[in-house]
Amino acid sequence: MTIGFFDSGIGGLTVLKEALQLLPQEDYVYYADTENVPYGTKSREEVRQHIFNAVNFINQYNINALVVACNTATSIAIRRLRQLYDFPIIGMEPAVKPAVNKTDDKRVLVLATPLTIQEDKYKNLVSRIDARHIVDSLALPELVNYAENFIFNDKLILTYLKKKLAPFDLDDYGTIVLGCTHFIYYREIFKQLAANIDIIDGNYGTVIHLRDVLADSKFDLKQGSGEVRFYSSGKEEIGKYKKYMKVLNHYKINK
Ligand code: DGN
Repeated sequence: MTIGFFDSGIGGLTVLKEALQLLPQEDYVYYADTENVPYGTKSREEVRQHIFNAVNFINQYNINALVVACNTATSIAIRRLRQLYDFPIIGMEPAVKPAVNKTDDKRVLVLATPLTIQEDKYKNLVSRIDARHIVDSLALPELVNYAENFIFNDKLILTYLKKKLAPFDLDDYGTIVLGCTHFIYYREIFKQLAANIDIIDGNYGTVIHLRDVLADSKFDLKQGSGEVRFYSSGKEEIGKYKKYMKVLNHYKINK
C-alpha cells in the first residue's frame, strides 16, 4: 500500500518517521510544499488553495491513504479534502485532550502556528475539552522558518524561545503541547527551558490512528518495502531530497 504524506515542508518528516517505525512495510510518498512554506502566517484562503494543489499533486501517485502531517493544513482543509477524495485522510490535531487529562493542578500551554490557533477547529477543540480553563495558546511562527533553514540547535533558537516564553510563569504549567510538526525538532531545547514540564505531541496518536484506519480498509497492509519517495514544489528538488533523507535518518523519536 502507498501512503501519502504532506506538509508545507520538513515538519511532517517527524510523523513519517513514526509511521516507518510502526508500519515499516508500506511505501511512502512525501510531498513538501516548499514553494509556499510557511503556511501558518498566510491567509486561510491562500493556504486552502495551496493545500488543494498539493493534494492534487500527491494524488497522481495512486496513494491508498493520505496523512496531512501539518496541524495548520488540517485545521483549514481536512473536511473539504475528505469530501473531495475517496481514500482515507488522516489529519493532525494539537494533543490538547491528552494534555488536559494528564495535567492535574497546573496549566497547559499549546504551541502552534498563528493560523492553527486562529481557526475555529482549534477553538472548538479547546472549548470542548478545557472545562477548567487551564489551556493557554502561543504562536511561534518563526520556529517554522528556522526548521526550514535546517537551523536546529543554535543559540539563536534558545534566545528566541526564551523571549517568547518570558510572559509565562512556567512554574504554573504541567504540560506543553507541540501543536505544529515543525516544532518537534526543538523538543530538547524546550526541555532545557522547561525541565519540569511534560512535553507532548500528537505524532504517535496520529500514526496509531492511521494504522487502525488502514486495518479497517479494503487494502492489505504489508505490501510494500518501506520505500520513501520525496517530492517538493520548491526549486532545488534534488538538494532537498538529500537533506530530507538526512533529517529522516538522523531524527530520533525521543519522548
Ligand atoms: N508543520 C505545520 C503544522 O504542523 O502546523 C506548519 C507549517 C507552516 O507552514 N507554518
